[in-house]
Order: sequence, then C-alpha cells, then structure tokens
Amino acid sequence: DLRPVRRALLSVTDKTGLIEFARTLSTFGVDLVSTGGTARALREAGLPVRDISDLTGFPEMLDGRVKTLHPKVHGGILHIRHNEAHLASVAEHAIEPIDMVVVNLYAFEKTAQKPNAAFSDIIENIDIGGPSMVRSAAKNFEDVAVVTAVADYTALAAELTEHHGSLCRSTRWRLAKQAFATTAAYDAGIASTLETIVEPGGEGEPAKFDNATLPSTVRIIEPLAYTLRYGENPHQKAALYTDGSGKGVAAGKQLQGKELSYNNIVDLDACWELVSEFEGSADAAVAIIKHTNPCGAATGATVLEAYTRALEADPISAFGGVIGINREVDEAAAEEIAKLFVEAIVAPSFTEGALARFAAKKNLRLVAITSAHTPRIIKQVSGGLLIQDADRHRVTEADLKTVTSRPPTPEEMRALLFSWSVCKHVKSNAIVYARFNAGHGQTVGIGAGQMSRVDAAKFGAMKAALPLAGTVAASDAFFPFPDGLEVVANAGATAIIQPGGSVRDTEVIAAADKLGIAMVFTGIRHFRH
Ligand code: 93A
Repeated sequence: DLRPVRRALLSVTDKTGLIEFARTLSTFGVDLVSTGGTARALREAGLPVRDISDLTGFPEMLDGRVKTLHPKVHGGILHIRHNEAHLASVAEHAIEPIDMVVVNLYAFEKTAQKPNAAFSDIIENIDIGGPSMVRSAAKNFEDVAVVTAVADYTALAAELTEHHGSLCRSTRWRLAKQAFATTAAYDAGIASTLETIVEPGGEGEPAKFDNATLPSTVRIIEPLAYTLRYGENPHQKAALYTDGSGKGVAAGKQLQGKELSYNNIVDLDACWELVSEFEGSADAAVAIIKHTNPCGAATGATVLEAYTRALEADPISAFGGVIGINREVDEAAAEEIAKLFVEAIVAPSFTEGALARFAAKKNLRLVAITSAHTPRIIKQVSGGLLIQDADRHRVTEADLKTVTSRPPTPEEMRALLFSWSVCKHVKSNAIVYARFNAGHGQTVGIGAGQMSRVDAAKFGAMKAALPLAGTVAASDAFFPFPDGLEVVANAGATAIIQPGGSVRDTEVIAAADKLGIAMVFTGIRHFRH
C-alpha cells in the first residue's frame, strides 16, 4: 500500500521548514510545483521548481484570488489512479498527476486579531484555493498525501527516506483526517470571527468587533496556552486555553512564584470577579477565597485596611487561601499580607516596593491582570454544554423594596448592599453576615454551599469570628419559611436583604416584624452552583 510521490504541489503561507522538506522531496526526484510566494522561496534556496501557471497553462490572476482553482490542479489531485475512465480523461486533457499537496492556509485569525485590522484585509485572508486543494487531496488519500502541518515535515521526510520516496496508506489516512480537522477549524474560525463583526466597514476601514456577541458556532479558541501540571487532583490531566483576548485571569501575567495550578486559576478567577463588584467605587476591595468561596471580604480606604478587615473576618480559613485585590498593591499592604501563608494574589498591579517585599516569598504566586469579565458561563454536562450569560446584575438602593414596618437605617442600608455584592459570589445556598464599620463593609460570617438555607444561616453564624450583634445578612435566594430568618435574627443580625418571592413571604415578613428586623427585597436572586 505504498504510493510513490512523483509530483508535489507546495503552497504555503507559513514557510517554516519549507526549504528542508522540499529539499528532501527533491532528492527523490519529485517534481515541485508552487504558487507565487512559495515558488520564489524555493527558487531562492536553489531548488528546482515549476510555477503553478506552467502546470495550469493559466496565469495566477485576480490578485492571487485564483491561483490553483483549476481543473489541471483538481483533476491532477482527484483522479483515481486505478480507474480506467479517470485515466483516459486525465490523458485526454493532458492533466499531470499530483501525488502530494503541501498546504497551509492564509493567516485569517491572525489577521483578524491585529488591532484595527481593516475589514477588507480580513476578507482577503479567507483562503479559498488552499482549503479546496487540502480537501481534494484528503478525499483522494488512497493515492495522494496531504500535508497541512509544519510539525509533520520531519517525520514525513524520514518515512519518505525509509520507503525510497513513497508513503504508506496508514500515513496518508492519518494525514487526510488531520486535513479535514484543519479545514473544519479554519472555517469555524472564520464563521465565529465574522459573527463578532457588527459593522463590516468600508474599504481600508477597521472592522468593528463586538466581542460580547455570542458566535453562532462555538468558537475554536486559541490553541493550548499551556498544559497544567494536573487538574483539580493529581490524577487528572488539565490544560488552560485562552480566548485570545489577552485579558482576564487566563491571560494574567505571573510576576513570581510557583507555577499556577488548576485550582489556583479557578480561585483567582473567583477572587477577581468578587472584587470587581467594587469597580468604580472609591474603596479598595479585598477578597480572600478558599475553594472558590470567600472566607473574608472587605472594603477600605486603602488596600491595607481592606485586607486587614477581610482577614479579620475569618483568619483561620484564610490560611492557604487566594487573595483578590481591586487596585494596585502597595508596600504597606504587601508587608502585612506577607505575614500570612497564601497561595496566590491577583491584582491589576503591584508597586516596586510591594514586589520587593514579596520577593522573599519565592513560592507565592503574584498575578497581574488586565481587567476583564467572563461574558458567559460555560458548563459541561454529559452529552452537551450549558451556556449562560454571566451574572452581572447589580442592585442599587433605589431597586430595593422595604417590606417590614421598620425600614433599614442608612448604616444598615450600606451594609445590606455590601453583603448582597458578596453573597452573589458565594455558592448556594448562601447566607452572608456583614457589617459597615468606620465607613466600610466587612463580612462577619459566611455560610456557603449548604443544602438547606437554615443550615447556611447556622453555618454563617457559627463561622463568625467577630460579634454578630448589629450585623446585617444577605440571602442569595428567598427564605421559603420563617425558620432561616429566625436563625439570622437570633444570631444578632438587625436587617436582611433577600430576593423575596416565596409563597410564604407574608409569614416571613411577619416573623421579621415580630423580631424587629428591617427587611428589603431585591426582586432578583443570585444562585451560584
Ligand atoms: O486566494 S486563494 O484562495 N486562491 C487560490 O487559488 C489559492 N491557491 C493557493 N488562495 C490560494 N492559495 C493559498 O496561497 C494557499 O493556501 C497558501 O496559503 C497561499 C500561498 O501563496 P504563496 O505561495 O503565493 O505565498
């Protein structure tokens, strides 16, 4: 099942490794045929090469849009070598057989990703002739070898040497499968990129992208950014892919420390999302995360103040955690943070002084990121994917509806809004006790991920390292019965924020009134699973 390679058509945009590979082909007397740029490169290297126009008897035309789209090319590739009628046709039209196609395609995605890429440039980089040859050759793999990856050149050169200029059927089959995967990914890349262009723009004008648009095809994201040491556990393989935006935690710049682990990345993302709630606020915000749940979160006039208060909320759980900070980390904060054992810290930037202070902690991972939010959440289920918009909802005081006879005091109101922002980032069922102290928010006790809301209320109270008297509480979803609210009130909270909407709201409100609690409804919930 060996097939000799007598004629090869080479047409590549990425010319890496081309000369070496073509030279090997040439040593076996292979007739090399090439398109414009590729032929030039081969000629410059002193290799014998024929222009494609010589094979087709037709010039390359329309600015290169039509170079290889010709029956002499596709007939040369596609005819079945043991089919008498095919051979007769080929002979009649003087079509020369092509036994190998070496093609890589116009750099469409690379062009589209250039800042201010002109729309006409993006369109011009849609390769038509290349994929056609790749598909023709792959279809006719019984007789033709299709080479689409530079990474394959070395192994193929070795096999050609071993078989004196021939390739075996299993190799041609492997190459054919890879070829169709390549053209499929190429077209998916085109479809999803065009989907994000909201306005094509005129000649030479930059295309207007809207990266929040959900592509109709699932985007083939950047190739493997890097392979992680392992997944959530050492026996699980894992990798990080990036969406190519160069922003967010996946594109974070690691400034020092051990290699980031899968769990670090997940926790860093959770931290970043939480502190980003305070985007646009004058406050510094710090969140300390353990297993994707915050154990402490606080705001402050400075990073140091916010950190100290976030730590105070649960100093025991904070050990070995991951910290998110919404602004530049200065030396004073670094000095204090360095006293605690933490896995990783994410912030927009670190001052020189902070970096110098952290440098002594060799293993501590520092990650600087360019702000970005996950536009949507993708979750895998067996047999499919679930995709939803990220939960970006924010409430303001004006959105809240007081349902109890006593409205919250201004101090309680600020604490309620703070507790609600944090609660959104706690796994359901979630109850967050918080307070407003010296003008800034601070969590006091967090009950996370419980199967019953009453237990979340009990756990939150149990976790409190600070006094619960005078705190407020947030509940990510409504209280189905008064019992959860009673636990919260008896723990010491004086005001509650929750979505409302239970069939027993009247009972729950009555219980709150009886206990002297002020309660507001948000009308929306923040489940997080
Ligand atoms: O513009 S095309 O779609 N029309 C063609 O007929 C054609 N033939 C080959 N693009 C075409 N190609 C592509 O040209 C190949 O896929 C390859 O990427 C590139 C190589 O051009 P050159 O040899 O001029 O550098």
